[in-house]
Amino acid sequence: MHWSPDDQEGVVIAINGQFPGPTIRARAGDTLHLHLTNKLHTEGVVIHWHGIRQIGTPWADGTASISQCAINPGEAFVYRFKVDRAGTYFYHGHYGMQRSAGLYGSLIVDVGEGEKEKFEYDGELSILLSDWWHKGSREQEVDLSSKPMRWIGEPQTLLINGRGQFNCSLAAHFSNSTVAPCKLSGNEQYAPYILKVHPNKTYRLRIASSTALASLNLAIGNHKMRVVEADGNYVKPFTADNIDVYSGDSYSVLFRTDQSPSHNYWLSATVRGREPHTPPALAILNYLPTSPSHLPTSPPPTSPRWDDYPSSKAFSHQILSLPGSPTPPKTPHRRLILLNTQTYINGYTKWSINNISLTLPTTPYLGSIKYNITNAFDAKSPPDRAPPGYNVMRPAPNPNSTYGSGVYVLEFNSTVDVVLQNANALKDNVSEIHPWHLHGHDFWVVGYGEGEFKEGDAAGFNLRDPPYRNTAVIFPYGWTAVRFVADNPGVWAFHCHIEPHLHLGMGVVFAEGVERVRGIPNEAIACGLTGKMLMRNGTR
Ligand SMILES: [Cu+2]
Repeated sequence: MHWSPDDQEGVVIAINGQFPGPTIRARAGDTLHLHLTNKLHTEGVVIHWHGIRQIGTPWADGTASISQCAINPGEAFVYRFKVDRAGTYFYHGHYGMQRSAGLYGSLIVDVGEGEKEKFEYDGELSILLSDWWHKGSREQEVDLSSKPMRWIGEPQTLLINGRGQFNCSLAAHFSNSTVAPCKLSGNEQYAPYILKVHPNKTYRLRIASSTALASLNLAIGNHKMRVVEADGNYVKPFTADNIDVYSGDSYSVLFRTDQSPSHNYWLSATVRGREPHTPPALAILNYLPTSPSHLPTSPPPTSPRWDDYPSSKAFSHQILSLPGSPTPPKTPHRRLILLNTQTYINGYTKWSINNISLTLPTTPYLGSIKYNITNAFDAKSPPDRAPPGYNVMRPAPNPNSTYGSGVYVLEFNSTVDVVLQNANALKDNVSEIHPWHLHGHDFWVVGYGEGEFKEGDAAGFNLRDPPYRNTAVIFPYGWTAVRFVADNPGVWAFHCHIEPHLHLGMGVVFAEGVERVRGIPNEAIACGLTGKMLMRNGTR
């Protein structure tokens, strides 16, 4: 659809005429039936339900080439799965660059009938953060796949619930910049999102980030936040003036509307970890009965500098699980050390894990593994670790890598550690943030460290109260260790949630207990070699 996420009209992938897509709301224990019809005329589509573990329904995970075939133009697919746990989730495209094209929406799961949350609040608000480029996702894809690569650059606009401003600023009168003040009626598609609150109440603000690139820092002017949920799990509550939100993260925070009710306040999101060329996103916290058109009288809240990594690390380290939460098994059966590097393949820029850049096969792994179809993907598994002696602090002496589609086969019910090792990118003195997201499971974030991970570092892992999450960030030149139990039969992506990084190969594939998977719908695997198998069997 034509849409104006900011003050320039562009094209978005919409759902049922809406951008962002409709908010899906359910109760824990519900089974959702989501009928998706692909009305894009020239491309396939899938939707991933981010944070939902898909226990027993791995074909509903919505990952093209992994859990299912992309749904062809004109065709339909039914996602049917149980939302087993209350929490703040979202959904988004997981094919090509469709997330950057705007294919996303919120998915909120309330506690089951008769159950209570472990914190109290009077009202609820919800925001989905995203980033927006004026160049279309198709052209972005061609740019990334060119030799030399043309990087997509920083987004033009940050969006809060699909709304942002590019050529004008709501807070122009507070800055020295030449950007014009916005003249808005409030009915524009790009008018700021208004969060309506009553004075002297406690609100739960649900926050999720579906950005294609940007790491964000979020603050509410004059209000402190109390973090209570991360990725659908309770955390030990702590108070913060601002919080970091990486792509793939979700949080709930509580705040008290204890400020003067005759004013409105800003909610702002600013870029973290990359030198920002994008102005902050602004939404309005509107104290009723004040008119929402009264702009806040104070400047937008200040955020830490984009490169203030100590404050980002301090925030991440503060996130611990609420007492009584699941704790990790004491020892892993296997430890993978995944070296994240930016590399070249025949002059094309790629991202690689243990020197392999992930290329997805035409036949979804779930079908080819379940039905023992050979030649659907690389038979050889990728290495459990990179060769020793790699200097993570310097550009690689030989930056070339290779393509690969092999999978890590995890023993069913085994405990797996994954150490995500960051490194210097191709350029001198560059190492970036990467938020890694695991499908089909939550993991415990058991440790963070600087420089190269050493086996001895495992002795310092936090096994007492590590946060249980589905997304964990690696900081520049550092490592992050996660632990999970491979107890969900299926084939699962584990990847950097920065969309262009994933597109350039920054991910791996885990398979576990696939022989136990029952009931894969034919429509999920009616392509590639499994499509041929179905035709031979006469089931189509
Ligand atoms: Cu990345």
